[in-house]
Amino acid sequence: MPTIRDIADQLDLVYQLMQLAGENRFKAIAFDRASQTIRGFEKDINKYIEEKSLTNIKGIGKSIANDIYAYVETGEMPVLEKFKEKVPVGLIQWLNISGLGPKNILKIHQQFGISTVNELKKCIDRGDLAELPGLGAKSVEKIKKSIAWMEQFEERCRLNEANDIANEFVQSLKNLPGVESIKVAGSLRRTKETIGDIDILIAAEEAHINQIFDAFTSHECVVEILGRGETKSSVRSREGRQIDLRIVHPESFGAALMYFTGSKEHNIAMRFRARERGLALNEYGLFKLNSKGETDWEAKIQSKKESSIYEDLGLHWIPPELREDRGELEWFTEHEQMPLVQQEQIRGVIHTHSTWSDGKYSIQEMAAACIARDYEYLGITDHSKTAGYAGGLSIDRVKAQWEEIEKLNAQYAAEGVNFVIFKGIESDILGNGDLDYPTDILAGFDFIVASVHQQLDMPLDAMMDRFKRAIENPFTTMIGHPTGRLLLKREESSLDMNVLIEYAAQQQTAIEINASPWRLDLDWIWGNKAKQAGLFTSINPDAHSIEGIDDIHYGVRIARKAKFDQARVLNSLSADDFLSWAKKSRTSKL
Ligand code: DGT
Ligand code: CA
Ligand code: CA
Ligand code: ZN
Repeated sequence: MPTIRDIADQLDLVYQLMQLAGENRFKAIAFDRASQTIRGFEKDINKYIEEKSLTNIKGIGKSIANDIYAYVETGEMPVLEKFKEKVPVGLIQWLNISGLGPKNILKIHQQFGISTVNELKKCIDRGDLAELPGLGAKSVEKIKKSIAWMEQFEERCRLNEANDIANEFVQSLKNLPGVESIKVAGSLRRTKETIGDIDILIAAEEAHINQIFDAFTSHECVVEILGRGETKSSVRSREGRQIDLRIVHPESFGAALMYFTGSKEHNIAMRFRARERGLALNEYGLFKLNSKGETDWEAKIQSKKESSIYEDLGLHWIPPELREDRGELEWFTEHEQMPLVQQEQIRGVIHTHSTWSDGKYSIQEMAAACIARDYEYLGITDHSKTAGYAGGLSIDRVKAQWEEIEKLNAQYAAEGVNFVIFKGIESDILGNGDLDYPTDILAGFDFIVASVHQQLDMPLDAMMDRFKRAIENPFTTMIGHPTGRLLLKREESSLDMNVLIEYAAQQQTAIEINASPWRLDLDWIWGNKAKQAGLFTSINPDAHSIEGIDDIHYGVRIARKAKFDQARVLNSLSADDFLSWAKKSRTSKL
């Protein structure tokens, strides 16, 4: 019996192959929608399959339901087999190469009969690719760089991917006999934006270790056992990720958890602090030193509870996301807590796309999804007119969209629904730093997210001038995804973030934390600077679908890592206060 994940993966494959095959966009999107729906489905999907009632689930139509039934019965999905004949599966990896879209991928495949990245590299080196009409030397250079970039980072994955894999393992291990505690450690516990290997830690008595490792290495997601020892085993998952599982004695769980959470820099600072107090800190606990200045293994002070180790070193417990040796030891020496924004404090969903531009759902559908999630407002920000490739809105379309939003708002008011949609736009920041509409149109929006989407590789000085001009524009409420990076896929633009943060704070322009796991931009590393400058942010999902809305959770985690408290997060305000802030930001610059 295939798992939910298997089914979702198959549908996803269809979506990707359809893109490559140039299949009708809406047909392809239907598969993407179905895949995401199934992946996030909260009830028992098998029941729907047995009863052949999948079509009762919103987002799954009749033909996709039949594809799924066929897959469950035969192990093959007919539509997938059909598309596999049209386009080789190997080409899917090419979709990760920035500068290479589905159309060109297919063209290259047909022209040269190649379907692997290696063959593509050879094709570039031979100079053949540059000969292809419509490509040319400059874009080939970009593709080449992008491949190198992709290969360099194959060893890491994005936060959401690691998160899903770790959860799956934790779920299946936590109820095994003898498991007293289980925790994810390492960079994932610290909420780094990309993850190398996934570290899991279990507290168990020795007698249970073998059985736990047996279950771990034979987990259905494991494709390769990389090593198995007395206290640590490593496996590779089918996604290609390495997972390290360590089992320690319950007595030293706290010390081990601290050690394997890291960061290395935080650990070093903590060990130094222990030394200063005549103590030794290691993965087994906090110990006294003997007369020779060595660890006295007989004189253990603490090892069981992580928080107690911090306390025994004159600190309050430090949340894992702050453990990067960026001032956290100093802070938690003096303070019991650092106020950090929480998911429950987020009241509105800002920066979202609808079918008016490149989103997959209508404004009404997006709003319904926000209401279902207890949010109080939705800021629709479709693309602006220059972004023709993403269905950017002409002035007439903007006006028509405003009408639709007003109608929906009137409807909510009439029905007594406490919800409001804001008229926003994700305005392109043009090459010279201008926004994308004349003033009278800009003035008609409730708020504006200003983002760079083209000419991302301008030299530093020109890029800084461009951003500064956008920041000081009265109509810019906030800057979107400042560096333009796509994690593990596309580099950041050259920017001096320290200067930009300072300037934005001074101009009362916010900088978003784009919560998409592909971006997580503003980067948390600028947290200290942002706090010192008093920068405001908004934790924005940049959602192109209903499922995308939930990326806000990743954004909140990054915002915490970046030391934002509720007071500096705009979408933790009420709807009225959010609007007032936007207005105030505007009038202060006019
Ligand atoms: P990753 O896997 O590259 O995303 O990053 P981490 O932080 O998960 O690193 P990893 O998996 O190599 O090690 C997990 C933790 O173990 C790390 O955060 C801190 C600790 N650790 C590893 N090696 C050392 C070391 O040489 N010294 C110290 N003090 N701690 C270490
Ligand atoms: Ca790790
Ligand atoms: Ca590791
Ligand atoms: Zn954007």
